[in-house]
Amino acid sequence: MDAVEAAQSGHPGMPMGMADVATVLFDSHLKFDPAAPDWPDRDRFVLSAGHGSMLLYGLLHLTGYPDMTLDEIKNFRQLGSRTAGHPEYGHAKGIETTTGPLGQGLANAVGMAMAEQSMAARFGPKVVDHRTYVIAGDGCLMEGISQEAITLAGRQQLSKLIVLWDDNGISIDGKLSLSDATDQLARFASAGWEVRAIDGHDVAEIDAALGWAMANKRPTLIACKTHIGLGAPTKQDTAKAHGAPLGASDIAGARAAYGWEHGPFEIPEAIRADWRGTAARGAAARAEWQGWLGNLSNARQAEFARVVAGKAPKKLAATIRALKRQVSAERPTLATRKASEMALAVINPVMPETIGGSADLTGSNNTLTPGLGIFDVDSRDGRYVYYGIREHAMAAAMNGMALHGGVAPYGGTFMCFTDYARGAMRLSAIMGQRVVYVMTHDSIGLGQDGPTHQPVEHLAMLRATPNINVFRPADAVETAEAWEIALTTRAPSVLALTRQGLPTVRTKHTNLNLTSRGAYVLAEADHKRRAILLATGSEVAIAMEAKALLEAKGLGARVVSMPCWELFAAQDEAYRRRVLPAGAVRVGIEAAVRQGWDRWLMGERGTEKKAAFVGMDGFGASAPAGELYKHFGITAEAVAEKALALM
Ligand SMILES: Cc1ncc(C[n+]2csc(CCOP(=O)(O)OP(=O)(O)O)c2C)c(N)n1
Ligand SMILES: [Mg+2]
Repeated sequence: MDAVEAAQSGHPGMPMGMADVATVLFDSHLKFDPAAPDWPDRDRFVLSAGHGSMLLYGLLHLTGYPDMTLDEIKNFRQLGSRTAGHPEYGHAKGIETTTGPLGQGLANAVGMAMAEQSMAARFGPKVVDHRTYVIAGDGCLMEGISQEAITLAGRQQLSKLIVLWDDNGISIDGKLSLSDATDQLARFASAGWEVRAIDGHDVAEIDAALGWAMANKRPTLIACKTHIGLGAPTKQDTAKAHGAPLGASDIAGARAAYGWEHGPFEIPEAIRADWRGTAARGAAARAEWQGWLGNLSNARQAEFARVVAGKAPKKLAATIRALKRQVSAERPTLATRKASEMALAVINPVMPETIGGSADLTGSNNTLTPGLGIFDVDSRDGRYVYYGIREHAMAAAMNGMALHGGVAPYGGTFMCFTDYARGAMRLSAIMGQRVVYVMTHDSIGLGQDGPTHQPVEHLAMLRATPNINVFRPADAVETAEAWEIALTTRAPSVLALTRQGLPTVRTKHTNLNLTSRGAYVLAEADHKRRAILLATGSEVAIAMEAKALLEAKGLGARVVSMPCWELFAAQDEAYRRRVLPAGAVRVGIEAAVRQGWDRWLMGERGTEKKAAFVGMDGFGASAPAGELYKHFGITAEAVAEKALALM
């Protein structure tokens, strides 16, 4: 109440309504140690109803997390504080994930619970044995992502996942009945959950329900009937308690209702000491865990530390180099989705922490490699997840896995359905998590499935999103390089991969990872340089053909392959100048919309008069890929003509 009042901004109602539930959870059940907030075997607590951030901040402060000081609480929602409007991962220890977009935390938690099971299968149920608790609101349960997350968790029987639903019957617009009449208990039960309804203000009931949940063999929903804004005389049980300061008189009234005689931000020593006592339970559990860890061989302990730290194995680089050498020698014509499978086939054996999957497009995304095994109820050592047709929950679960640590998730769908995963992908970016999105069927090149399946604007949308590396490799060599970068970078990566076959353009092996520079000169002009042809992915081969056409006329053309704009933009000026010198005409080629290309065509020493683009300016069509490229004028002839016209 007081922090929201001080900020004159925030959500007091949910923290007040769920304080009883959260107190019992933290006081008697949650396994955590503020002195070692990153302890790998801690329970995970996810505040999916992120608007109730002050509840989490309050708990972290009271239980003694060193970086959640009283000053932070007082600085709620101010620039530079750890106490942002919604909990932000990385701001303070104990914030396990960034929440605020409703439903995401719930789906993150599913991934965390899966990661726990995977790690337990790998390192043993003594070294890895923790639960994932979620507080979710009505909004979380209304969001579509929740249906995907709930049914996935139900199918996987994630028994260590416990959701506490703040069943207060209120959302922003008023009573929940204005917009919803779902029987949530029946809904969860039908998805394979254990469910129970309790009075969320009855300490004994809360405690008993948590004890019951911990013994369940299925994921558990506890519907906690609560009063939003508990105790506020005019605002309790109304939407007015949701997202605005209560005001002096309701705050005074609530103090009276609680019998609380202390001023704002004043915590009596006895109460503080009592809260600190909860930490002792965690410290003891951690000491015991340290013993279990110590029972592993030194090598196993080192491996545990490596995967928890998110470090790729030393062998990865040599593995990628060997694959590149082989591809450059054999020069196959290959779809990059297939090239990605080849890369995974050598990566997965040397990187046992990978967990792959697909949203029901395994055979199309080429995400399953031999020997991975299926992650399932009776085979948690399997490393491949059948996510079902649940792109959004897949992405959010992968965030949860990455946040949990110890595993390296990747998952596939058609690139067009990035839209369905977007809410979670944006959070991968905000949180800087190592999540790899295997997005195949990346253009009209997919052919006859037609415009509903042909992305045209998705590259632009992904490139517009800060902190995502968007890779569009041109062949199997670039694909292998992209994988290496994706698995060694603390940021999400999107691999935009073709359905159609592409020739090998990197025919000369080099140990250097050229993709790591974002763009590079693939083929130098033979004659005096008059044109620079810039292309990504499947259009690099077209650029090479166009180059041949121009060179045949005595006009030199350089081909620049640009597999990752973000990495190129991060290179120093001198390198970018070497790749894109002034003078020559420039043609950009990409089977997608132009948005974003002008930086490379007209910026970076280019000029409008000498710039052209060959690509898409609308949606695609249903026809064989080759015909579509001709129909939309994405051909070597068109590129050469545009270059000539500019000269
Ligand atoms: C995806 C998404 N849509 C909309 C919002 C805006 N929003 C924040 S809280 C809220 C109402 C949530 O209701 P409920 O979960 O019942 O929270 P309560 O009011 O009970 O605290 C809405 C619509 C959001 N944060 N995320
Ligand atoms: Mg509500």
